[in-house]
Amino acid sequence: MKEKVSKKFSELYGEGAILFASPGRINLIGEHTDYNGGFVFPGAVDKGIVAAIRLNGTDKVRAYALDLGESSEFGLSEADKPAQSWACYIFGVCREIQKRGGKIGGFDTVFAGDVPLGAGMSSSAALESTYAFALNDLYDCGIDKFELAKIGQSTEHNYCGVNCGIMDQFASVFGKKGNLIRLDCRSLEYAYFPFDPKGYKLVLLDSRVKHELVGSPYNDRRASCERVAKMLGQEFLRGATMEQLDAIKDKISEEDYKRARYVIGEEKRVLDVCEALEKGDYETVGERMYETHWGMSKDYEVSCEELDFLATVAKECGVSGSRIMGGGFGGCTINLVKDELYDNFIATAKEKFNAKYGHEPKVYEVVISDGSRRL
Ligand code: GAF
Repeated sequence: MKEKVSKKFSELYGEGAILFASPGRINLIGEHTDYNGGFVFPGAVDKGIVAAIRLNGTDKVRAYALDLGESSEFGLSEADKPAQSWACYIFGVCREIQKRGGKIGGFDTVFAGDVPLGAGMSSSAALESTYAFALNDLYDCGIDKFELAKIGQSTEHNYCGVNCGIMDQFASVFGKKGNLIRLDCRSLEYAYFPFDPKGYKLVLLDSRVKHELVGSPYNDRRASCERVAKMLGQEFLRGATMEQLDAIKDKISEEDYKRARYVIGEEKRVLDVCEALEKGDYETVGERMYETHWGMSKDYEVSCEELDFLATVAKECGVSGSRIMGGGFGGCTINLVKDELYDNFIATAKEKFNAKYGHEPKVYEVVISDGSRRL
């Protein structure tokens, strides 16, 4: 990818570009907990975005999206928001850096990615983190890594219409090879967690149902949680108990009740998984993953038929844990599989899925990798 990005940059803009990269992410458990002030358990992966960038001494950005074969040119003032949605991610990052006092100017850039789009592996966070990291480096803005992650998140909120939490951008910026990150999304305290489950593999099965948060009911889910938290007199749902929720049951809608029930359950599951990982008890980790899946399907209602099918086939094949990963509305399942069951699981899932939906799921083996960097 580095080579093709550099080559295109030379063709379009000449020599002298510097390369930067940021990864997509997986998440072992802790879904829709980030914007509720809870815990998440992500890790960066070996798939991401690579960008070639060279400052151009003007106040204009010239950007080329290699995978789409599209270009965009825009200024750096609020009124200059570009038309293309991919360019809004880069523009948003520039604006958010400026809002934080970063003095940046124009640049030429080409980028490409190998994070599967719409698979729920955070291609948009990888894009934001790449430019936040690169511009901070090239313009010597002195912004710390926490703020770089927040720049990506604010870009989603203010320029892309998704009121996301901090998980994806944090994982992309802070990723560390071989480690998951246990992140407290309220305080942003975090710990690296070496993840090497001997005897197991982590694998993603991509349903190829396109996951797209822009325009999805993602923001509605967040709004439900905020309504319930407010009713409980809390800033976040984190820390709420089922007893508290049941006490206000007749004051909230049935839908909001179900959303909050999922989040309260998920918070407990993340903590269980931390404890189980410390003991090397991967079977408990797997059980919680299934519970998350069905919670996201029945209570949070962000799954789809294809993902439910994949989780069901996983169970039938004796897979230890399987669940929808990321925001939902399509994308991948993440599966924790014993080595000896792996081949049969993959073959069975492909065959059964193909028989029902007319195409095979794509298979991505997970390699946990480093976060944003200059190449
Ligand atoms: C998406 C969001 F961007 C994250 O912030 C998080 O809420 C996730 O969905 C669900 O856990 O990836």
